[in-house]
Amino acid sequence: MGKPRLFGADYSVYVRIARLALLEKGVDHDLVPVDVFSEEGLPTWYLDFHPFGRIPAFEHGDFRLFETSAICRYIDEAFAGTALQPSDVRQRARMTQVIGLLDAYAYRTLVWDIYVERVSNPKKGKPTDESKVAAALGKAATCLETLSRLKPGGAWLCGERLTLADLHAAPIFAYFMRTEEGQVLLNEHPDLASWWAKIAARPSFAATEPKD
Ligand SMILES: N[C@@H](CCC(=O)N[C@@H](CS)C(=O)NCC(=O)O)C(=O)O
Repeated sequence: MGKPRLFGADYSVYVRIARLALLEKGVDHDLVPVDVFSEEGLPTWYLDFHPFGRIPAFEHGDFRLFETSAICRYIDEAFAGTALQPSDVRQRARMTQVIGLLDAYAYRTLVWDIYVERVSNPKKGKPTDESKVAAALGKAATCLETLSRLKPGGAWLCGERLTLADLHAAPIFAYFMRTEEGQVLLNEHPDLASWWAKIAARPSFAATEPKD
């Protein structure tokens, strides 16, 4: 079977999550550029890979997947290397819960409602929607409080070992930490602050830094 292919762009939180999983497992792969925000729109062939036109999509031999959680679990289980999911049933359920929380509550709030409004829009000459940021702050605080409350001892979000939950959270936090609101909220949670320092220092994290 040839190298797996991941379709997407480096700016995408979800593409970065899958790239982190590939790099942490040491899987040789190709990143096929697909820009969901390009002016020309998506190439029509891409809808065969992802009928909803989101990134990433993934292909390994004749096997195709979309949805980042499914892609990451496949990468972890189909390739050799250190396991990125706990073998203990309850720890694995906790990891799945944290990933669900990140998808359902943290991604939109921390990235779109706060980072995009505070940093991306002004860079493009668009004004910040202050009411959107203000409305998001309470949910952002709940996200961090809950991640901190669910976190057992140990360096990582689910304990002593790096898991898919850390890789899911890192690209979301990478954008959130570029905002003052993100810095302030993180400082209220020393356990998350030391987690953030640790994940941000991984070679996989540096290797997947968006170009701009
Ligand atoms: N549920 C999807 C979410 C993927 C997603 O939302 N990707 C974003 C980029 S980070 C995207 O394609 N956005 C384009 C759009 O919203 O039209 C997954 O887990 O892969």
